[in-house]
Amino acid sequence: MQNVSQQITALQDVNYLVVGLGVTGYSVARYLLSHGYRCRIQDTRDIPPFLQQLKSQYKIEFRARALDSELLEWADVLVLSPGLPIRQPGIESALTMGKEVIGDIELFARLVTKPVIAITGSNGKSTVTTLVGEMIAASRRSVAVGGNIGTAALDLLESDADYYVLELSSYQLETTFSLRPAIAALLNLSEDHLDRYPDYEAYIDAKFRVYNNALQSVSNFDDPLTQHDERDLRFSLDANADVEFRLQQDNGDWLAHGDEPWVKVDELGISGRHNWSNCLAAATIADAIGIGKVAIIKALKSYRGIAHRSQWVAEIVEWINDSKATNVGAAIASIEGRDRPVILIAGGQSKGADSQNAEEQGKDGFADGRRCRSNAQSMAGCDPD
Ligand code: UMA
Ligand code: ADP
Repeated sequence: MQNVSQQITALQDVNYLVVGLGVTGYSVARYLLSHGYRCRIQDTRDIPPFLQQLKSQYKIEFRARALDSELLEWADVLVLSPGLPIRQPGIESALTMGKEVIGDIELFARLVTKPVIAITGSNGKSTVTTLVGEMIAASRRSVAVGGNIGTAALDLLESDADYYVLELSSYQLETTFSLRPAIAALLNLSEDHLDRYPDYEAYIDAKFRVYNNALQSVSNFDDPLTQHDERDLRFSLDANADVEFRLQQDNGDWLAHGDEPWVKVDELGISGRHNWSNCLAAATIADAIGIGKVAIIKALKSYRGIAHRSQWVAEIVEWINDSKATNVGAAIASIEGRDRPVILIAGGQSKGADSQNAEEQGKDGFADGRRCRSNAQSMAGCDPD
């Protein structure tokens, strides 16, 4: 087994070609250049997104052209950006020439010395990744969160964290070989990125790479396709499932650890059954690395989700309880006192009052389109539909 300085020496003794200069390529190039590695950068675009930033920091060798034989002959290792398919002529030629083709996660894997939690799936990755990060932080351990979620993995090494939590895409997993995750989780599978894979099976195969060399796997009991082997830790929305974390009904829905209810779903800061599943997944992962119950529950209650994911935007309906409006006049006043459309839920006794006449008055009064519902058809302004 090589120590870190031997690994770095081995890494330095090669020509790196950084293929693509997006978020990933920029991070890889900065890492290689700042650590004295030989590298060139290639992108098909004349001015890729991070060219100016990189030029302002380093003297670089940049080639704005397709991967050609000159570049391929120079390179020993190609570090391919995830947005670029591995199945393309330039990369296939490189592999035929015996060049190594890896991604930034592979470089990260060769350098990281702390436990890595690798999370993939078709949906919910970012939610679970950030929530696991919050659970670890709540236990007063330091944590760095990144990967497909936005902060490139190598940038995370700038902070010396106790744990690294990575959201990994199928693209990133394709070019990752030596990651040994402390926990690898595959949350769910449904068709995605079929413009890049020959078929759904090929996409699933790429996702399953997350489990390679994992010390512990976490899969979704409710999605049999995610299951790795009988040693998986599992989570489920099925109250009868024999799994680590599941939903439990006891005067409402609870997230439970085995038979022990931990958090009522009403106390969560995110909503929807899919998010309950995400919470159960995060709790399974955090529990597996020894994060305590108190920290897990604290994070579950305080986590508010991330923008654009079932994000709470606004409460459109204002609920007014005016059940003390027990006569027609009070009901009309109540309705007319509102300055926006009204949906009235009403009922009760008219106590001899002429509600029909009041309804006529009401209709005139509600020409702005306000509507009401009544179970007795007896209150003012009702226009049941
Ligand atoms: N491109 C070219 N020519 C090149 C190189 C790239 O045209 O020579 C184009 C690619 O075709 C692609 C775009 O540039 O359309 C960006 O590709 P990239 O590989 O440079 O992407 P990065 O900016 O490095 O961002 C990538 C992830 N993007 C993709 O995988 C497409 C980001 O995930 C991720 O946050 C980032 O690395 C850091 O890890 C985004 C994403 O959409 C959010 N991911 C997909 C998803 O979640 O569904 C997988
Ligand atoms: P990803 O990082 O995998 O794209 P996000 O957490 O960013 O996942 O959520 C992306 C979208 O997927 C959002 O619309 C969200 O509501 C939906 N989603 C989140 N979790 C799940 C889940 N477990 N199953 C299905 N859809 C989900």
